[in-house]
Amino acid sequence: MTAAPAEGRGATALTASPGDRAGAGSPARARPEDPWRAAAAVLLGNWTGTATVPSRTLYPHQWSWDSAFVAVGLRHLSPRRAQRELEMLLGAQWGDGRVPHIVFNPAVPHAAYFPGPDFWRSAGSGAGGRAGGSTGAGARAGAPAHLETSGLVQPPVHALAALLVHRADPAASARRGFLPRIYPRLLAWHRYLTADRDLGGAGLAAIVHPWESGMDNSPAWDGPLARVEPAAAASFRRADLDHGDPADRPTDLDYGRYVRLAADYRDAGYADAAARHGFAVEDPCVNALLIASEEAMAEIAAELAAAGPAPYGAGPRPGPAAHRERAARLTEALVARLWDPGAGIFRGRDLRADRPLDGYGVAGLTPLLASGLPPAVARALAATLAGERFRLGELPLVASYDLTGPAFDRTRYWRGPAWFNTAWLVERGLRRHGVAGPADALRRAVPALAAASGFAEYVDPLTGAARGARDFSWTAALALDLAAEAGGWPAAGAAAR
Ligand code: 9WN
Repeated sequence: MTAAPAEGRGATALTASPGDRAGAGSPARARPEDPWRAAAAVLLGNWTGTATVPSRTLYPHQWSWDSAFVAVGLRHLSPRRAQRELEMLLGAQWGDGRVPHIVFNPAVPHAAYFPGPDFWRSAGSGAGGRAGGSTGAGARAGAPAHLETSGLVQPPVHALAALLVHRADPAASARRGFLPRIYPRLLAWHRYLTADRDLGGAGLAAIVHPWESGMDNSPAWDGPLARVEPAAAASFRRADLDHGDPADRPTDLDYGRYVRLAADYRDAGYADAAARHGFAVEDPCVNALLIASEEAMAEIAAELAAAGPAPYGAGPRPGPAAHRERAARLTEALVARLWDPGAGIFRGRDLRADRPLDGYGVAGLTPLLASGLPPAVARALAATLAGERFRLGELPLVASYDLTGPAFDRTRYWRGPAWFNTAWLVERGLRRHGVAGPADALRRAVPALAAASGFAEYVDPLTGAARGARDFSWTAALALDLAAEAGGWPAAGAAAR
């Protein structure tokens, strides 16, 4: 990516509250216990100098959808740093357009996270400075040689985040040429998803590993994963158990299957068409975010067009209408392929078994983000959220999995706990479809519970008790975002209804 002008001001802007920034009224001066300041401190503490790690302990590198969520929050503190967060990630894009799910920090010991650079081998021997293409496992897919990344992807929140970041300070964005520089990257990223990853041939993007959903051990994957022969336990060492309670984390059996799938993909040179994927699923959240991001691309394209003709060599620039059309086509395919009218939820599709996945997961509620969703579908999703499976209105956030389902587990990772990023997505989706009451309740609950939990990675969906890592970046970032939207941080009681 073309180099951006250097960052100007220091980190002082990182602690200003929304009232300070707007110069509106005179909010009490930020106190150390001020949640706004505490959230800002989490993001400041997790900033490495080039990007934000999700957690200093559990996840010491840059993660793809984490960084998009982080940028959404950072825009309220330092729009410039929010831009850099996204630019850093997109700077690790592969030649085929994929945006890797992890960008490894070369300063962190390889053993700090598994699977690390030695496992993915994206770059080959050149990592650490050599310009040009990879000679490693990612060579054919165009992995960069100057840094190490994973070969998987994560849900495409990036264009949506880029638009929100731009809008936080359009003048600063224009000065740094933020949109013109990242638009071609975002375009290539969406092309990769809709072309190379259209494994089902219906126009939707498929994922080839549970990690690509961002919801690693959702019970939705139990069926397709059961066909995967796990890698031998002795062939790898889990670093996550050094920091996390094993009762909160995926099981060893699931881990063995994750390792097998990732190793097979790597050994096939990360080729999508050629590899016989052991796991191939059309996931509702990945596609809902693709639609929301395609809608954001229409807005970005309109901003670029308004700024004047593209400079020579800027690459193709489909206009806003082309992006809106793509979003509409994707929405149509999403409803046709994944909507289950009898259940009132979207279900992933297992492409290998050619059947819908079982159960009710929070991913199936996120298509509320698509503005072109038929109103009856949006109403049905709102009803599912309020019903016994998710109990929105009674519980503070949204469980990651059906509270009444046989696989529900209130502590284990994505099998029940409530996460702040999915609450943010559902809040946004409900608001988009005019379901204001529940959206307002979530907008109060997210910041209140985030601060009360010490910015936990996730919480018990029934009690709100903190689980997983603390000082987790997207929890702080999205709490900041919703507090800013609400015009101030809600009282602690807002989390307990
Ligand atoms: C694997 C970083 C990531 C999140 C995912 C979450 C978890 C990784 C892991 O952490 O996944 O990518 O090691 O469990 O499931 O959503 O992006 O926060």
